[in-house]
Amino acid sequence: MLGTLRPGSTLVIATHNEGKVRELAELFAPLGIATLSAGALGLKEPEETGDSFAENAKIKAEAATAGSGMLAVADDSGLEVTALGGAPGIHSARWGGPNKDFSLAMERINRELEALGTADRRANFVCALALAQPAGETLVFTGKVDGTLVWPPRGTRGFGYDPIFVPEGYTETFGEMDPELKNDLSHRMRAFEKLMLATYADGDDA
Ligand code: ITT
Repeated sequence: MLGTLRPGSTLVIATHNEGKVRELAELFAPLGIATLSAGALGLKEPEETGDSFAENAKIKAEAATAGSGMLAVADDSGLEVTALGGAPGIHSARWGGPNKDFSLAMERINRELEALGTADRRANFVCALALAQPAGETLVFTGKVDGTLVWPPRGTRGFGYDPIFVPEGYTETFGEMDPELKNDLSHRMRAFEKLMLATYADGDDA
């Protein structure tokens, strides 16, 4: 698989989430890999019928490759709250409701934690990145970042649940921190590193 991705490759980013498009484009660009979003290509969003991050990432990447004939990367991700048994997990987007309102989703998490009367604020983000190829197998890699939840939400950077998540070893939420720092330690970056290790070859080792 080494060499599937190389400088000059173009990839479809199989997501309709602008926050993910931005973060993934920033990870791929320094390696000379150009990205196009599924939204910009007018590709339809498939139904996420899997019961894991990996399965849903695979479904989205394969749908984008089938619709475009190009290499495609999909990201399925979410927030797992320890005291809530891992919820919202693969349902993280759905907790935002039809309007994708994550202030409501964050309030729901806080409400459910308060109802439990627990002081346990541990949580982690998970990201599964799937690379689908027009004539080849789909590869999936996952990454995770541990942290704690704060209330009220802090910061307006990032997206989704970023304003309530403080990664381990830091005091700022992902919503407050410099986007470059988030991209250095995020679940997305950790999955991305594994994907690159398995598939990327620059001119020297191709
Ligand atoms: P696509 O399916 O089109 O990629 P989506 O937003 O529906 O977009 P998911 O099904 O993977 O994507 O849902 C992931 C949700 O988890 C996302 O909407 C965010 O609310 C949350 N999430 C994932 N990564 C995050 C991050 O880095 N920071 C904050 N929230 C994140």
